[in-house]
Amino acid sequence: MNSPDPRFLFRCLQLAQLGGTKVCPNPKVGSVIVHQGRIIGEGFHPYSGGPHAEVVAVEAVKDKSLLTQSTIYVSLEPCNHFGKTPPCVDLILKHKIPRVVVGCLDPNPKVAGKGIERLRSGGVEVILAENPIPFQELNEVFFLNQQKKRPFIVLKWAETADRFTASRKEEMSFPIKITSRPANEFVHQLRARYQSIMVGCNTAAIDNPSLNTRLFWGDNPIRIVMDQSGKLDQNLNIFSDGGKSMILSVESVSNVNSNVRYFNPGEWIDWEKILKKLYGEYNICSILIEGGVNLHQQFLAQGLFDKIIILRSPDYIGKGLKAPDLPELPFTIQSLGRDWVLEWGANSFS
Ligand code: AOF
Ligand code: ZN
Repeated sequence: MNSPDPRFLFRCLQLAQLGGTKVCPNPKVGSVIVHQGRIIGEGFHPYSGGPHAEVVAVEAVKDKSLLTQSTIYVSLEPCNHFGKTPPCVDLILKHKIPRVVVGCLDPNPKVAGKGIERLRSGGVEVILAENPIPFQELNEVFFLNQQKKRPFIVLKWAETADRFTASRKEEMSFPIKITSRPANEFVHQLRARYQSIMVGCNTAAIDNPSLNTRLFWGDNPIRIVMDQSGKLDQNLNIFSDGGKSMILSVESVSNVNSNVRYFNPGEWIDWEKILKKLYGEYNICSILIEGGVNLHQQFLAQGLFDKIIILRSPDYIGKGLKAPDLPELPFTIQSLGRDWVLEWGANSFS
């Protein structure tokens, strides 16, 4: 066959994104079926337990007889195992689709190369995208989950030009605004990208944050809040606004409401163990850690992070709480309105 058409591979990436965080603990996957240069069906994996992208794309094709002369593009290697749904490889073989273009291999050991192997031994031509990196980056969370069996961790904070991150309690009784509107919208975009968001007890009590995505399109993350002794005021937004919250506490406060769940992490506070438990028992696949400084320092000290994102304003305030010490790592920097975005770990697959 001619080499794969990059436009269809790109379309798979676009479609896959539509699954958002609903797919967790699964990967985001998009698929396009092409007949004589035209898309005749497309789809994406909509949520965990739902149909795989290939199934949705095949179902979308009106005239199934065209499948025997078509190419199916998929952002991730088609699965070859029975999970919550049957193998996509069987579907491709059943419909006699002669060619498959794959964005990247599936890191799930149950699949990992076996999907492609089975398609090839069934007589299907399988072509791998020349550059798998965009497809791996699309699923940075899923790849990390498979490899480390813990959630993907993003440390995020805002700081001033002189590296202060918040006011001290004794100096001001309300949180200072550091960055401006475009950066704030970017933060809400980040909140939609990750499945959960974590803050410490003081941040929850002092800022009374909602930690939702009101400035951007996308699902609200699950709030994970530290409250060792179960003392947080139940009128705070995290308890009362109808969104989902998970409270890490040694105390179990009963029946706040059905959206709030208490989780006793056992040892206070062994992050490696807690993260494994959050992933293994509660399917928490990614956590955006928004602070405060103390929580960030704990994760930095233990090297438990996969990405660091800093929103830096051009203003000097000269006092307040110092931002966490930065590890000596290469950061990328981009402007956003009048602020800057510093990011470490953006290109972990290259
Ligand atoms: C695909 N297409 O759209 C997705 C795939 O429990 P299940 O049946 O949903 O299977 C989940 C596993 O299947 C997941 O861990 C990953 O290896 C693969 N996901 N594969 O061919 C898809 N979402
Ligand atoms: Zn599948």
